[in-house]
Amino acid sequence: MRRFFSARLNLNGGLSRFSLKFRAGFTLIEMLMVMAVIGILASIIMFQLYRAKESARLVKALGDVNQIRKAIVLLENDANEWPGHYPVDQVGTGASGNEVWDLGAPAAGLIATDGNYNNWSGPYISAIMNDPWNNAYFFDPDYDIDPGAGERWAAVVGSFGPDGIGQNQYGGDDIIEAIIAK
Ligand SMILES: [Ca+2]
Ligand SMILES: [Ca+2]
Repeated sequence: MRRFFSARLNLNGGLSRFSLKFRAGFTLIEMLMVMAVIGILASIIMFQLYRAKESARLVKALGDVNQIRKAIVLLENDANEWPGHYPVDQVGTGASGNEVWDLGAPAAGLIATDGNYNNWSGPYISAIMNDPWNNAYFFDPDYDIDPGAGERWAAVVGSFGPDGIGQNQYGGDDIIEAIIAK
């Protein structure tokens, strides 16, 4: 009788030790799973946040490019010239050297004049900030708007886009608005 009782005690002790070990192991797995889920959720949220910020930047750049194009049309109406004293409605090809990389400069004629624009009555835009990727907006009278399918040249206002490249590179991520296209 005593032996039987003591055997039961051992059995119970063994079971409870086993269940304690099991509970501890399971809790660790649970914690790891929770941490993994939190990690996945955090990376999804970060990615969505990045995408939201990037699309806000794109919208801002599109708006800026549109405003600058309107300012160029106003300059054209008064002075019959485009920025850099470029003849209106002429579209060139390639890296002509007629590109204006600093649209805030007096020679661009949008904010100030260099004194050589006829009938200048600007400023035609209050300020020209850098694009959301901190590069200057540009005017390019010979910009390839279809670099993937050969060439199609246009006079454009633009931003180099998220990649930040570059002068006469005509990249697919560029944000541009054509004034006229060939
Ligand atoms: Ca060009
Ligand atoms: Ca680019």
